[in-house]
Amino acid sequence: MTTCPNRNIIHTGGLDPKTALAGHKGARLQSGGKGRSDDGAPDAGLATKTRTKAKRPSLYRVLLLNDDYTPMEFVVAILRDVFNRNQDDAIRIMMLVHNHGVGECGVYPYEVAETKVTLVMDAARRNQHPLQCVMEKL
Ligand code: TYC
Repeated sequence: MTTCPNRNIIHTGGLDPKTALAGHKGARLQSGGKGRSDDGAPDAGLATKTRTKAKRPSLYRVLLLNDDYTPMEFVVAILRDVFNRNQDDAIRIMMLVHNHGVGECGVYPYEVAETKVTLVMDAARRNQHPLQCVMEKL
């Protein structure tokens, strides 16, 4: 499958998007459904689906959870390194989590949010801290 970056057009079936039929709803055979390619040989019968309507990517909120053992300095470092927060913001968010039990680190598309959660959980585990990081769909 290939995805056009600017129009969210999804091609299925492994066909070259340049040669695929565009501007139609639903699936069609590339050869027009006759089961033959231009050279007259039987084709593979692969379907191509084209979506023309733009779709915004779903966003996810990444949250840090409080615990009694992770050092405050470690959480501040995570907020700076993984979530690109400056020192003041990092301290503010860390204290918010410390006082309220949970706090938002940022909002990202799915893959970015997932990567950040993994980075936090891996760093916490490597340093033997119980820090937890989760994501939720907006
Ligand atoms: N409560 C921790 C402490 O007193 C600090 C802490 C803040 C831990 C935020 C986790 O997500 C967290 N050392």
